[in-house]
Amino acid sequence: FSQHQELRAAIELGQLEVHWQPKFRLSDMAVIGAEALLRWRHPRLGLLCCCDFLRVAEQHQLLATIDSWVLRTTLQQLETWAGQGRWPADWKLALNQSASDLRQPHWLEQLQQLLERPGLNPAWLELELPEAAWSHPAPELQERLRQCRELGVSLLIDDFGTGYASLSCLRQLPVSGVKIDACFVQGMEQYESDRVLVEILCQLVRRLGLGLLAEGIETEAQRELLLQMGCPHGQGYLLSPALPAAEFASRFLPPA
Ligand code: G
Ligand code: G
Ligand code: MN
Ligand code: NA
Repeated sequence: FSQHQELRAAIELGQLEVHWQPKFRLSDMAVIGAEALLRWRHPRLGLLCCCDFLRVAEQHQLLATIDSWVLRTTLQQLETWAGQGRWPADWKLALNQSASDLRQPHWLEQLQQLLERPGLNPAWLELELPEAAWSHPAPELQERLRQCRELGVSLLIDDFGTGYASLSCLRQLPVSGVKIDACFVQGMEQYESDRVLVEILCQLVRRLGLGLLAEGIETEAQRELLLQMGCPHGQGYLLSPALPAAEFASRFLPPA
């Protein structure tokens, strides 16, 4: 049984799960939302994070199917929590989508249909797109990004600073905010160069009026440096790992 056949079966056997990692405001550690992260509860190997199987999904054209499942599942969960009065109106739910997802013919239609449900507010949703989606996007992809924004959905550049997105995409494309890649955050304590990069990036993004979140915060020293540099939002193991829905709800959502 090959890995991609196993993965195909996993979708149908209900072995995929969405875990939730909260995002925080660094000044007072209030929760501002969460990122949905895909996991595979593998019968033999245990809980797998997507770095272990996303490449296989991509190579075998399973990514669109999986990401469409993630989209439906997370929005359903959001609708449930909102219906119980447990989703604060100013929180955002972030989903990872790849550039190839956005090129699927019915991708926007599906998103639009899901967001039309009365229990869901499009302003609750933000999409995290890898830098590859932002570097020299074809006119059709640019149009898609614009249509998303028109629906009221926010768009974030994920892992900023590691890929090929140029600074020009910050002014030419409909970006709502930027996620500073964990590698810069984790290098800050040791390397002056990473501190300078993060500091300048914070100034740049703020002056452009965009949102900003630092990923991969693992130490109190990193959190303090980011605060001093004026980075408003953060995410990382210091604050909380990604948690199964029930655990995320009991730890972070207001009671019903
Ligand atoms: O949490 P984890 O280590 O598994 O995440 C690894 C990478 O997988 C991250 O870059 C993240 O953006 C990506 N990722 C997580 N969940 C999803 C998903 O549902 N769809 C896609 N396309 N990527 C995801
Ligand atoms: O690329 P993206 O930001 O979507 O991926 C987030 C990935 O980083 C996920 O795999 C998530 O589980 C992981 N992650 C979240 N917080 C931390 C952290 O503090 N340190 C490290 N090393 N990884 C983290
Ligand atoms: Mn992400
Ligand atoms: Na990221």
